[in-house]
Amino acid sequence: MINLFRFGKPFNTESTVKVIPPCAETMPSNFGATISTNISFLYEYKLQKDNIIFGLGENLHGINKRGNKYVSYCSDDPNHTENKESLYGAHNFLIVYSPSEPVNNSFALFFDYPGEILFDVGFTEENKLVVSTKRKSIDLYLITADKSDSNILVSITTQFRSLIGQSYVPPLWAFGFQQSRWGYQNEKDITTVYEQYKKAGIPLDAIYLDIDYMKDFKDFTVDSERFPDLEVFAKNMKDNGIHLVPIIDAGVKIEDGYDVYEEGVSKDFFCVKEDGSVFTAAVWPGITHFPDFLNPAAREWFGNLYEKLLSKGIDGFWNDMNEPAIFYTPDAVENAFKKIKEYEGKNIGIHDFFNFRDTTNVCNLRSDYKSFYHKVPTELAGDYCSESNQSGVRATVNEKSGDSLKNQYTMVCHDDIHNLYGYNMTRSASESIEKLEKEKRVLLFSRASCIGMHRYGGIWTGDNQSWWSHLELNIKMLPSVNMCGFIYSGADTGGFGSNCSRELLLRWCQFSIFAPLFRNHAAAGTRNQELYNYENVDDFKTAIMFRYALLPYIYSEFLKAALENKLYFSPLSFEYSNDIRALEVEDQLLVGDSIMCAPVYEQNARGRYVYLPEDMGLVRITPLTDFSSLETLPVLPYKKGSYWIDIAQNEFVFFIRKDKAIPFCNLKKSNIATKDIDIKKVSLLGFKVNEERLLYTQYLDDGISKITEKSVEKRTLYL
Ligand code: MIG
Repeated sequence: MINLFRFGKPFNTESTVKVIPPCAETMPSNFGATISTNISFLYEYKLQKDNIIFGLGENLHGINKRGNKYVSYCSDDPNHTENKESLYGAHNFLIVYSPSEPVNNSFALFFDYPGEILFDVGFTEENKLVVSTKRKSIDLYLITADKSDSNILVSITTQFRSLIGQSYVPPLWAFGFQQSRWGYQNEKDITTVYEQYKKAGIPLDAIYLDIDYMKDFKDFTVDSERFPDLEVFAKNMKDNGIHLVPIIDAGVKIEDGYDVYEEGVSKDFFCVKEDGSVFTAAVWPGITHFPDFLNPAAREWFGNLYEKLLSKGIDGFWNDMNEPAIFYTPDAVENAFKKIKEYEGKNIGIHDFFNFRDTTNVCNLRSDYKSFYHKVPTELAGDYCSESNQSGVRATVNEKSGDSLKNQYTMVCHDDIHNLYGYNMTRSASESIEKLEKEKRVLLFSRASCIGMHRYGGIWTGDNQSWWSHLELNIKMLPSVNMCGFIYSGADTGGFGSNCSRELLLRWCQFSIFAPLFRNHAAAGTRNQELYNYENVDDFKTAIMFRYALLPYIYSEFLKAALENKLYFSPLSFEYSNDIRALEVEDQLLVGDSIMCAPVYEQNARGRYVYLPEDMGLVRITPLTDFSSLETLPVLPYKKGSYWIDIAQNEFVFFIRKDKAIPFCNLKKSNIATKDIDIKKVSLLGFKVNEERLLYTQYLDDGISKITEKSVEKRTLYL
């Protein structure tokens, strides 16, 4: 059951796809109290001792979010240390689960709101959940299970996901292994990556083009010295099974003669300041303007620019810097100079010293986010036309665009709808690509996101580090982002910042085998992180080969999750909710319906403890595994309980659930890509306990055509 409680006149974020009429009554008090004043909104709930809080998507800490504060405000902050409260996404969905009273006292909340939200999940007061926003207008959805539901957590999440609409499905090749690095300069660098992987016999499907492929970091340009003919190069690479995936940044370089800039200015498609002048901020290209992705016309314009690369045979993109990230604004720099001059010649005391030092901090300033505006269709803007932006900005719009537009658009301050920016950049790309590519699906994912964007693209979880704690974080974050609709997701495998040790990279690959987005990516200046740069490359090859062997299962379970609003990665609690121990396990995940993974994420560990909430069959993959006859792999029966499992550095294990099966492909040779895998020709591996025959329903399609009601085949396989 979904109920909507509406406060004030909210901004329509377009995050949901179902229209639910707002309730006339107030929220029943057993689900918490709402306090809406003239200026702000507050929600409070008294937590019971055993309540578990799930959800909140891309955030730090555990699967159970209890005990911390989180702030939804898409942030470009590459240092994901434990004290941070915001990452790149704004995923305002949480579940309050009551193990003692699951039916009556479990519920979920979706705070449909475009700006900053504070979630205090038992941090300030251990037993209090407090959610607050600075503006009073908000849509609050309450989702409860029906008494007849056998699985409360699954029912609640599935209902929520049907409210927000079907998750994005990329092409099959995007489930292959992908290699990226910030710093690949030219054709030669990319070719080397391809050749080295080939030499190592490691399958690969994509190589990424980071910002250096562009001419002076200008979106939709290609540096012709580095890539003399991208079209030909992309074609040659694709013949080798490799897709090139270029990055697109949010900021558009200010440069006379640059068509994207000139057109954007002439059509009024960039964000403006209060006085009506175009807002200017510096990012990689130097000073730039930000496309106004909240304006539907600007969105269509920017999205159509992807054609410039699609027409060269490009079929995948990653959207970056779309929080939007701001290195500095000329205004902020001017202020900094003013302030710093105040200190000149003075004896800086201890307090002043800290202020003095902070004057040069001009990155991602809140005051900058407050200083620019979007042109939003009035019917979506709710009561978001603040007094301060009425005069100057409004006047400018009307003057330039004619009076007929007067009531159609409202200028809205960026800070108030900050979390919708990256979402609408990716929506812009997706909506145009949908029209431009009539036949096929294109890979698309984003750094910043908000619920709603999950319909248009996937996410990667941004600039993590080559730290063991970030591998652990990756394991815990993925089920949470799944709950919020982001099924095509993954972290930079091996870590983006810092140097990655061989052991960390190997263990990370052994986990990412199961992640829909499996991309090794690293920052400029760090140790070369391509797998072939490490000793005993065959250990890596084992992991990647297994990924390809398991593709039929990964893809099928992904399709089920996307089409049926399920989780691809679930915490054990979603399946074994009556098992008190299972409720606390956060380092083992269910992968689809048949597999439980139990990755090693600790340095120097040669095994780990595993908790089995029911009888399961252990499968072990080692460098000796024969990928051409995987049906001969032993599936070792284990009874429900706790075990220490030895797992050497070059091995990994996973479990097949009781009476379940998994489809896989045998691999005849190495040096492959997804194009060499026939997901129709599969064998099954299973763990039989009570059943005579196991069955698996495989979802499959041609891997590239658009998803329609009929395009996905569902066939039953028996073992
Ligand atoms: O300021 O394009 O998160 O993946 O390699 C850094 C360079 C900009 C941030 C992205 C990262 C990418 C990098 N970008």
